[in-house]
Order: sequence, then C-alpha cells, then structure tokens
Amino acid sequence: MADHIFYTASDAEIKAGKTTDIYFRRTKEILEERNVDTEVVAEVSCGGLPRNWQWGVLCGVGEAAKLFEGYGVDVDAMPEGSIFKPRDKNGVRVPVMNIKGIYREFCELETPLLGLICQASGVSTSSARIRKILGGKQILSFGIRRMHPSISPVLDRAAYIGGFDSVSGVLSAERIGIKPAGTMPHALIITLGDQVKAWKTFDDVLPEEIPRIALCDTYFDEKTESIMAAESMKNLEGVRLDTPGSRKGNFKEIIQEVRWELDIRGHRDVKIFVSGGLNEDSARELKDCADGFGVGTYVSNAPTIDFAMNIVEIDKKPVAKRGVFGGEKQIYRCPECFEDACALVDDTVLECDGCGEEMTPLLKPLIRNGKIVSDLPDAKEIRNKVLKELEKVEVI
Ligand code: PCP
Repeated sequence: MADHIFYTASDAEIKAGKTTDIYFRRTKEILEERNVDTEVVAEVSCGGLPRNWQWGVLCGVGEAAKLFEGYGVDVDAMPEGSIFKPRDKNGVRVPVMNIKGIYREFCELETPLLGLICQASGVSTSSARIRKILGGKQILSFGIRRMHPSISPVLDRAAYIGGFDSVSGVLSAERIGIKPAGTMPHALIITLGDQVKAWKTFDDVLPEEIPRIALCDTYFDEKTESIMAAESMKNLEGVRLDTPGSRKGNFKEIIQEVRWELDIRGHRDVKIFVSGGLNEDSARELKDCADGFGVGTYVSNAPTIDFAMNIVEIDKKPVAKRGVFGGEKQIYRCPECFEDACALVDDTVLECDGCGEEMTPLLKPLIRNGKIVSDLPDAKEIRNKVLKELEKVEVI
C-alpha cells in the first residue's frame, strides 16, 4: 500500500491480473503445474438485463483491448457503443466478445475484464434510456460524487457515450475532450450571503461562454427566486430548480408555475433546468415542462450488467456448462428490423427471415496475437454510434 494513497488498483496491477479472483490464480497454478496448455474459446455474454431492460449499450471495450494487449490471445468483440440484446431470436445467449488462446495464459483476466464492461455498460445503458426518453433535451451527468473518484472519468465517459450532452467532472471532460458542464452549487449562494449577490457575482467573475443559469431554490420558493433572478440578471439563460425532497411535493406543477410566472413577465427565453434525484419516471413526467436535466445517482449507480465469461470450445470442439450454448459463435443483425441471430463461426446467416435484408456480423477482430488490430474510436465517435442505433430501439 506504500505507494498508494487510495485503496484503488493501479493500471499495472490491473494489467498484471492482480485484481483477479484467487480461484483463477489457483487454476492457473494447477494448469501450469500439470502443463495443461488447452486452446479455448471463451465467450462473454449475459443471460438477461437488469430493470427489465430489453437492450444494453456495450461500454468498456477500449479498456478491455488495453487489458488484453500483449497477452497471446485473439479477441473478437462488438464495437464499443453497440446496442446488444442478451439473447437472439431463438433464445441463444448473444456473445459480445470471444477470447481465443491458451486458457491458463489469460484466465486471471476474467475478473478485470468483466469489471471493465459490466459497470460501464450498466451506466451507458441507463443513460441511453434516459436519452431516449428525453429526446433532444439537454442532459448532464451529475453523478460522480456518488462513486469512488478514481472511476469518475469512467462513469462520466459511459454516461456521455450513452448519449448525455456533457458531464460535470473536470477530469472526465478533459479525457473525453469536451467542456465540463454545470451551474452553481447552493454553497456559492450561502457563502456570498444572498441569491442576487451570488448570481451577479457569478455573472461578473466568470467568462461569458459559461451559461448564466441561476440556482433558484436555496432560501425562497422556486417561483419567487426565479422571478428575482430574471429581474436581476440581464443575460439570464436559465434557472436551475434542485428542490429538496422535503419540499418537492409535485415537482411538475412547481416547474409549470415557474414557467408561467417567467413567461407572463416576458422571460420566455429563460430556460428551466432541473436536477436532484431524477430517474426514468421523473424524466418521463418532466420532459415536456423542463429544458435541461442534471441526472446523477440514477446513472452513476446504475445496475451492473451481469456479463459472464464461459468456455464454449476446447481444442475446436464445442463445450458448455449448463445454461451456456457451446461452440464459437458469431452474431448477425438485420440492419433493417434489428433482429439478431447467432450461428457457429463456420456457418453463416445470410438473410433476415423477417425482411430478407442481408444480415451483418457484429463481432469484429479487436486483438490478434496480443496486438490491438482495430481502431479504438474516441468517446464522441462511440456516442454518435449509440445515438444512431438508439433510433432502432424503444424504451419499454
Ligand atoms: C447536487 C446536484 C444534484 C445532485 C447533487 C446530483 O445536489 O445539484 O442535485 O444528482 P442526483 O440527485 O441525481 O444524484 P446538492 O448536493 O443537493 O446541491 P448542490 O447543487 O448545491 O451541490
């Protein structure tokens, strides 16, 4: 622990497999002691999704590539940002990744690999669902304060990839290559003594490109503070309502009242930004009355996706434990009706039963003999892929 301040694992420790589960380390020792160098295909798939989700957004593939880089394995994977379904039309578990090589050489990486994709994919799926519900509304990621700071860039990146417009995390935004976004905390108003002084000081001190969004719920009713802000700030762009739970009552009606009071005073251009405990239900309820949304815990603390890595082939022969489908598989998708069909890699699914369209194989080469062979797109490109594929799915 000497060179660590926090309890987190370093890149080197993760890459070396030190975050593995002990039973994989013992398995490696046994296979080495008995010189078992079995060639396997290990498939990463999940039997189902949390919260009755019908589809997921695969996130963490770039880090997985970095994890396997230098190990004597071949890896095929769905590109990062791919929308996947846990099972194909015949109920077969859909592989999002296949790892091929001598099992004892990579068995310890199962734990970190799953950690890299299970959490990030949960966050990106949750944010993609919120994006789908809110359409083109502005959505910001406010959730990193709920999680260990060491993973704040991971969480914000996953929320951005899922379709959020920006993130509140300074380091996260730097890594993504975007500007961080946020308004002002209650602490600024409390520290400066009163709302108007704080709003005006914010306006005087900060560069013009930072949106002038006044927090309007600190001491008085949201309506009162919103009118005060609109009348005291010439270039007010919006008001943020972060009403505490104890005062929330019917948040939608509070927002509608604020909207009315601003409009009848000629402030139709002043937007309403909401935050505080937002989730899918409140997003559905508020989407027509608010312009911007700050979503935190619901996404950063999203359920993980229960990916598992299972050996499905040994020395080119199909094997599988119960609940898993044997043989190395490819997954084909109909670009038109988004139907999926699995097939063994030596077989091919040419046409979609439903619409006759040519089916597209989704698993692509990622690693060949330890070398990363595919371009690893940046977060913006991956986000664009997600937004495009989101057009093909619904949020039930
Ligand atoms: C914070 C922020 C959001 C909260 C946290 C994060 O509120 O303004 O409301 O979103 P979540 O509720 O979805 O997790 P506070 O800490 O109450 O207030 P402040 O903005 O003053 O920090």
